[in-house]
Amino acid sequence: MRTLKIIVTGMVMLSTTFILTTNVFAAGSKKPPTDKQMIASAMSAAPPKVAKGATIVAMEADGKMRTLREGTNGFTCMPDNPATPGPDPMCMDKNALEWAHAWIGHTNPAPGKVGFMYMLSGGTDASNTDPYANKPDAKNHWIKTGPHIMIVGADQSFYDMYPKNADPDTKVPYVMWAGTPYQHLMAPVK
Ligand SMILES: [Cu+2]
Repeated sequence: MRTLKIIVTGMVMLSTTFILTTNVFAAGSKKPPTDKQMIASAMSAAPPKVAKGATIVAMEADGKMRTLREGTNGFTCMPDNPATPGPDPMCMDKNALEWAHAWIGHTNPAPGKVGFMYMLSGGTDASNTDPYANKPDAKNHWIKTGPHIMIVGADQSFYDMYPKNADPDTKVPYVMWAGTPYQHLMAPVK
């Protein structure tokens, strides 16, 4: 009996060690997230009912969008970009999606197409001056913003109502990437 108990205890310990080790490997690896994980990440950006009806797309390595799930409500959600430090999943309407395509593709967004985006997962960090920075450096004004919504593609007169300095107070509305074709309003919601 005693021997059996020792063997059983040993096996339990072994399997516990195995599980812990596998988890450590999973957390430390650069393995790309599964579609299921990407859908969950993308959906975290919007209120549940909006996320439920949204199309979910993921960006492929070549910059092309891959549809993970078709939606019905006109919103499109994208998962966190693992290349950037903080969480940045987003859900956007059609105009904002066109704006995001322009930003990702380094082209000018179409004028007169105001769009709206949710970024409710919080903790988003980014350079406030360089639309293409993906990590902090000495002069790119890396800032952190909690859960927020964004207005993109609006007229200059709209953005002129808000702070446009490089190091803004991110607890109140401010303009990100001011003076670039991709300037947009960041408005905290918490
Ligand atoms: Cu944002």
